[in-house]
Amino acid sequence: MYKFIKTLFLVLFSGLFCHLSTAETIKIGLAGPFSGPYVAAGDQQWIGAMLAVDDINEKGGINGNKLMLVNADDACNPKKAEKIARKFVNSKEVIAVIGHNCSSTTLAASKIYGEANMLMITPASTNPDITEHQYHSIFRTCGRDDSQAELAANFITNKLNAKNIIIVSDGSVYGNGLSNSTKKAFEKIGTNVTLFQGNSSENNYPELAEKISKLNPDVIYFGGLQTDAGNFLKLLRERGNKAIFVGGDGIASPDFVRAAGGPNMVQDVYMTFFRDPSSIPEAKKAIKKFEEKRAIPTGYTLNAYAAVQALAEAIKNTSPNYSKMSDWLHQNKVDSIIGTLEWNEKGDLKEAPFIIYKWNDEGNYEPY
Ligand code: ABU
Repeated sequence: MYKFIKTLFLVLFSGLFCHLSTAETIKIGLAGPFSGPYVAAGDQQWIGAMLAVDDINEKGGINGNKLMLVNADDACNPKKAEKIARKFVNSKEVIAVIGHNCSSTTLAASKIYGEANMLMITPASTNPDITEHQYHSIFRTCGRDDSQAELAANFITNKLNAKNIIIVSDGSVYGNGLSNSTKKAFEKIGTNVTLFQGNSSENNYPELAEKISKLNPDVIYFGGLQTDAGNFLKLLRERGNKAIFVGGDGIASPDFVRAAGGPNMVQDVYMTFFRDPSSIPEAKKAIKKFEEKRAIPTGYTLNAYAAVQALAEAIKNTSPNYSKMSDWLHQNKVDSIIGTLEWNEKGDLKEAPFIIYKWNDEGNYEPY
C-alpha cells in the first residue's frame, strides 16, 4: 500500500520534470537515503522538496526560470555521500544541494561542500558538529540535538518524574551524538542515569532488552533512528517491559510504528521533534496539497519544503550567484511554511524550537 501511494505521488508530480527544457532550468541537487533501511526519511525529504519545486514552478519559477531536482541516493552511507558531494561540486551540474538527511552523511558531505563554498541546506540532520565546523555555505532548516536533548532531559525529570532512567544509542552518528547530549543534559540538571548504553557501533538488541527489563526502568531514552528504535521497542514490549519510551526526532516516521509491530506497540512513547507548524496558513495549504496527493507529510517533509523555499529566495535575490547565495541567507530572513527562518553565523536557525509529542493509538504522533 505504501509503495502504491509513493508511486502514485511520484506519477502525479512527474509532469513537472517532463515539461522543462535545459535552457530554462535551474538544477538543484537533492541528496538523501532513497534506498536502504532509511528510505522513509529520504522519501519525506523527496516529497517535501518536490512539492515546493512544483509550487514555485507553477507560479512561473524564479525570475522566469524553472527549478529541477537532481536526485542522488546516498543510502545513509557517508562514503556514498562524499562521492555525491564531490560529483556535485566538480561537475557544477547543480547550483546548490538540499540534503543530506542522516547526520552521518551530512557531516561527511558538508566538509566537501563547505570547502567548495557550495550551498547545502539539510532539512533533517540535527548533529551539532555539522554546523560547529562553521562552513559559510552549510545551513539547516531543522534544530540541533543539544537543544532536543535538553528538552528531553527536563521533560523526563520534571514531567515524568522518572527516577530510574536508561539511555540507549543505536550506534549511528546521530544516535551517539543525541544520547551523549542527553546524558550531559541530565548531568546538568543533576538527574541520575542508571545505565548509559551509548557509543557502541553495534547493539545486541535482544540481549540488551533482557538486561534492561531486569533493571525495571521508569524511562528508556533511545537516541537513534526509526527502524532500530521500533525494533528495540518491540523486543522490550515482548518481554513485558512497560517502561515509558522516549526518543528524538529520528523516530518521526511511520517506519518506527511498523518496526515496533503496529500502533498498539507505541503506547507510552514520547518524542522530541520540531515545533508543529500546522497552524501556519501556508503550511495548512501545503498539508492539504500533500493529502490530495494521498501523502501524509510526516517527519521532516515540511522542513524539506522550507529548505527549497530558502534556496529559491537566495537564487532570486542573487541572480543567482553561486557564492553570494550563502551570504544572502546569512544576512536575510525567509518566510517559509514552517515559519520565518533566520540563521546565525554557524548556519543554524536562530529559532528552532523542539516540542514534546506523544504517539497515539492510531500510530500517529501529536503535540503533547
Ligand atoms: N535528525 C534525525 C534524523 C536524521 C539525522 O540527523 O541523522
